[in-house]
Amino acid sequence: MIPTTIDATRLLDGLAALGRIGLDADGRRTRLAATDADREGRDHLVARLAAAGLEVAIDRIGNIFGVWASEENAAAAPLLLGSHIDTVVNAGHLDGCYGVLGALEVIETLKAAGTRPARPIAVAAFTGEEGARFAPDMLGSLVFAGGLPLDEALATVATDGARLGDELARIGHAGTLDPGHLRPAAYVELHIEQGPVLEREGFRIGAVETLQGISWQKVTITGQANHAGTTPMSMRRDAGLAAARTAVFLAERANRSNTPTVATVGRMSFAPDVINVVPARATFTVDLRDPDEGRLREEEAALSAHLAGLEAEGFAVTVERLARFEPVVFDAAIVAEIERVARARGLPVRRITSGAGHDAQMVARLCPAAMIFVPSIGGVSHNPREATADADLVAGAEVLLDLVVRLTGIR
Ligand code: HGY
Ligand code: MN
Ligand code: MN
Repeated sequence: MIPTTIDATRLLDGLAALGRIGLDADGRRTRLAATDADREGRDHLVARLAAAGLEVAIDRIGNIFGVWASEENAAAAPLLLGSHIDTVVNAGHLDGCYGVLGALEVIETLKAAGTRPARPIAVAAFTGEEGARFAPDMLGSLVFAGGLPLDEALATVATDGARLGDELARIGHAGTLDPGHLRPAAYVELHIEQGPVLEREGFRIGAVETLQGISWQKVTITGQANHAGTTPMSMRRDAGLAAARTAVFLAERANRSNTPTVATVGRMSFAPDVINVVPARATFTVDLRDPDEGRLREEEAALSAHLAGLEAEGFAVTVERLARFEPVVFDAAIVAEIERVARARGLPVRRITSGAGHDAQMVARLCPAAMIFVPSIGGVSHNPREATADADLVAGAEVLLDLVVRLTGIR
């Protein structure tokens, strides 16, 4: 018998249990990649995968895989599901985790129903999707997809100075499998939208057809330390002010453009960082995104021109590229199947572009890939207030269930 419902309690309780991992004394949830909190989440997931009877494997960049294969289907390329379980700082409990545990729920449901998929079904939890500690984001899936050499990835230095390879070894998640050991037939990722569109327009499912381009840069502006009281404004080379001007420049450009362009300065620090010293140096990050590659390049060029203007004023400017991913178009056939399945369940569905980066954009380099979104309440994410109605979490997982049945020839 082909199941049409998942075990909602098992999914929701599983999300709550994983969500309790990485809470600090103030109840803030942070599981940055390859930290002790991430290890706790990883060990918790490995135990769940093993308890579900899956074959658990970890590759050398720390990507975790749980595979359900049978003798009759083992030779076929697997259908890969998954997402990530690392978080940003003070995160919600659904970003990434919903895709991993939703995939596990589908596998457990299909196993329990005695179904016989024509191909193995695997669930992955990719390393360091957030990029919050080790840039670029989607690092583990990028290595898995062959977009970043393993040794270069292992040598990545964190925002706190640690080396990724050392950290994976320290937390016991430096696996032995070479990345790319598993060649998926297709990849589907279930994820919260993390934006306002589905809720605002009254849709319950998003069939993600494209994902916007991402440009991450770290900028260092050097001016001149000076006395905050004695130095006339005309004599200053205030690196902190130059950095603030840059943030305003980018935001005003994005606000003025009638395009979906977004610009974020998420990190900024000054040196010597003293109340009565004109900042000698400012270091900050720039996150630019746009669904259109040409516009994204225009934004990058405008930033470069602005920084050249600061150099003409006498500042020294250096820029470090942290990540650069072009927009991605997902597999049209799977996207159409997601729409069909959602409609068959009577769930209002619309095609949508992902504003956030996801592992699916990397795995799409290997095989047909697509994503299923469910609404985010208030469009809030990367924030402990991140939330999705239980009924929507269950509905999204059941759309994934139906899609997996179709993609693995279950009859
Ligand atoms: O940056 C992103 O969009 C994702 O959360 N890593
Ligand atoms: Mn995510
Ligand atoms: Mn995220």
